[in-house]
Amino acid sequence: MMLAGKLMYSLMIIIVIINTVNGNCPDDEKETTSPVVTITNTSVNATPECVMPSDCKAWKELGIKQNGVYPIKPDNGPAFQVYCDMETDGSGWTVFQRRQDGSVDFYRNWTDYENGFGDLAGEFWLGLSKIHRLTKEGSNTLRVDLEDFEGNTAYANYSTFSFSDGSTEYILTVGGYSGTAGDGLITDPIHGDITKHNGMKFTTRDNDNDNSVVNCANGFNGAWWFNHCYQSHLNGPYYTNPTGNGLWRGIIWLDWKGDSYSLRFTEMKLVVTIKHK
Ligand SMILES: *[C@@H]1O[C@H](CO)[C@@H](O)[C@H](O)[C@H]1NC(C)=O
Ligand SMILES: *[C@@H]1O[C@H](CO)[C@@H](O)[C@H](O)[C@H]1NC(C)=O
Ligand SMILES: *[C@@H]1O[C@H](CO)[C@@H](O)[C@H](O)[C@H]1NC(C)=O
Ligand SMILES: [Ca+2]
Repeated sequence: MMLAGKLMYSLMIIIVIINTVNGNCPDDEKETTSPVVTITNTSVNATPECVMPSDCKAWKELGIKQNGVYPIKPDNGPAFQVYCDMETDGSGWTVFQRRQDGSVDFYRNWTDYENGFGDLAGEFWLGLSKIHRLTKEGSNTLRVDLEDFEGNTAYANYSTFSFSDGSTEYILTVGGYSGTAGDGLITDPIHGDITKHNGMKFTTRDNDNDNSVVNCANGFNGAWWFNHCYQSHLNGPYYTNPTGNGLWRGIIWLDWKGDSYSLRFTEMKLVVTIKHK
């Protein structure tokens, strides 16, 4: 009985995905009874409109409760795949960054950070251009989940989150912190404004937009909204030992574990709370 139920559930997910996965919508063979398709124009001459879920929250609203990789289409551009966290804090989160074992190199160039890299089921960066497409038309919440090597967890929740587009190097806007990890993006209680990330452009090893005389991405082997240089850096090198790597080395969230503790696990995820268009 349990197994049959599970099979039915998996089958349902597969059917839903088949009905939406063809990124180049509209698609002639689409069944209009699919829960994903909504008919907005009942005119005999209307061209059927393809409505693929725009993000993980939209998938969750269709009744999908299982974490995993799903196709989404946030705007008129091509569809792409994302990892959905359907459990945390009662929402459907679109995950855009994960570190967990060091299997993927995060010391990459601008093109890679713009387009994304890695494996959605493992370590990855979704890509600045995709994150921008997801967030550009809405009010968004950002959540950062962190874990240390002792199994302790903490989170940072931001009620405001957006990026500018690539023409201005993806300037980060965050606000409204709540959580247990401490705010690692808006203000730095120790260093003040010179290490805050809010309002900063993105910097990679080959595109220096930070406020330091050197390139912070080069200096710390990662990529981030560096300032002078940072109070958090979740794209730093992965270390299997949290300590003994030196100051400001590794995956750092100053406000939680300090400047010389490299984290075991991180996830960055977003929810579009209000879509304005
Ligand atoms: C519905 O489709 C018809 C035929 O393409 C079009 O003329 C009409 O403007 C559409 N109506 C709306 C409300 O979009
Ligand atoms: C960026 O890095 C990728 C490999 O990760 C490489 O294929 C590509 O040529 C690089 N692009 C530039 C502009 O350096
Ligand atoms: C995170 O922020 C959102 C938006 O303000 C809020 O609705 C939610 O309750 C917050 N969650 C936590 C766990 O702080
Ligand atoms: Ca610099």
